[in-house]
Amino acid sequence: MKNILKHLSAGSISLVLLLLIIFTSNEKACSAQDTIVLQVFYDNTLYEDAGGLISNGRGKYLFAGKGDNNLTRRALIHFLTGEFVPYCSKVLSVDLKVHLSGGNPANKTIELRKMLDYWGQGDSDAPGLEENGTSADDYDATWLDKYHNANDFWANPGGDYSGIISNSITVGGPGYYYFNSTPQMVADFQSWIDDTDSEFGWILLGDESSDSTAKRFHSRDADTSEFRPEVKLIIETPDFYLYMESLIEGFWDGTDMVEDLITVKLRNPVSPFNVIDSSSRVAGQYGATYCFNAPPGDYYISVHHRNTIETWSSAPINFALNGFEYYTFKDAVTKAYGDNQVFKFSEFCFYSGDVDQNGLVDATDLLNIFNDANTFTTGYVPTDVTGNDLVDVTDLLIAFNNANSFVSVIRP
Ligand SMILES: [Ca+2]
Ligand SMILES: [Ca+2]
Ligand SMILES: [Ca+2]
Ligand SMILES: [Ca+2]
Repeated sequence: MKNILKHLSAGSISLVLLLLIIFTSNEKACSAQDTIVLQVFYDNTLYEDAGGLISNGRGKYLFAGKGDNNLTRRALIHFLTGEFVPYCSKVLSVDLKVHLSGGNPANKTIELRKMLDYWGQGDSDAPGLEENGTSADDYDATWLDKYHNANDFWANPGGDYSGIISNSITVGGPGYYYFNSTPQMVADFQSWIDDTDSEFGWILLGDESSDSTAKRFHSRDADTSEFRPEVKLIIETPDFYLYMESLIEGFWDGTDMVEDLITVKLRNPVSPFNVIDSSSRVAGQYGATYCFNAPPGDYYISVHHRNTIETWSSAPINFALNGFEYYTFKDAVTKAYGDNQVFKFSEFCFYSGDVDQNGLVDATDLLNIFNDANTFTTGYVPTDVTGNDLVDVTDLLIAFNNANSFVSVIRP
């Protein structure tokens, strides 16, 4: 968020207040379905221009197609999804509404595609109907710049966007037009929720095959609020969240922990401790947020990783509906069931070395590591106990020590 706001003009920040967010929740025992309406957060038009000097950051309009001068215009829109949609949400559908102000009234196809890189909106504001833009301001996107005056250029003049068409519609005369949900539009939005750093919005491409085809849409600076581009999202939100911190012995060097995929399983608090749900995230030493769909209540958690001993919470954790629980294994050996952790560099860590994930560190694990070390195996493999993408004697030594101590899973 900070990174994005840094590149917006000061006036844009107040736009947060203009955001229309409708949030309705159905009370259901399991995951809730919500509808969220988001107005465009920022937008701009790329005007074809060999110098990359033209933009229209704060204009009322966006253009897609070719102008009277036979030069192309492309519209960019961005919704800042990560800031306004709950983490871990699953997108079920997304509809985009735009309002056509004018341009050539002939039917033209407008394509929607996902942007592959960031871009900006400065304070430039073209006069009149804005069809030719104006001088770009700092941080404006132009035909050449992602950020104008920042020495930050597109790889491809005219913007870097996906080769996949997320949707395409036919646009004629003035009025509202709808890009109704497609699997690709859902995938685009899901990718923005899952990784907010990758949210660069969409581009609208018009008919670029001949002169005077451009369509003029209203932008977020339209005088009439309802005319601004808007998405309606239907999402499923998790029932509750867990922020968990844990360390992996072999991956922890006292300063950093190599990031890796960690899976947390939610378990019934009574025997046979069935798995009710699970959530996987890439986590380093500061942990990660895991999301679950299950009735609120008490659950043990068991934590799983490609070569550590499965480790359980010392007691069931209470989860409330829509609640956000915090649990750290790092600060006390007793946080793990059966005190099943090892002390390393001032913190408690999960035991490493169970490369075949059978619940104990023994000769079989050692043999697997030994064989991979012997053949100089590299890459993302379970026998890499230190997470440096290389199997060698260091990995073997960690597992050897734990095998020597008969390290194994301890469950309730
Ligand atoms: Ca704009
Ligand atoms: Ca204007
Ligand atoms: Ca094992
Ligand atoms: Ca290694």
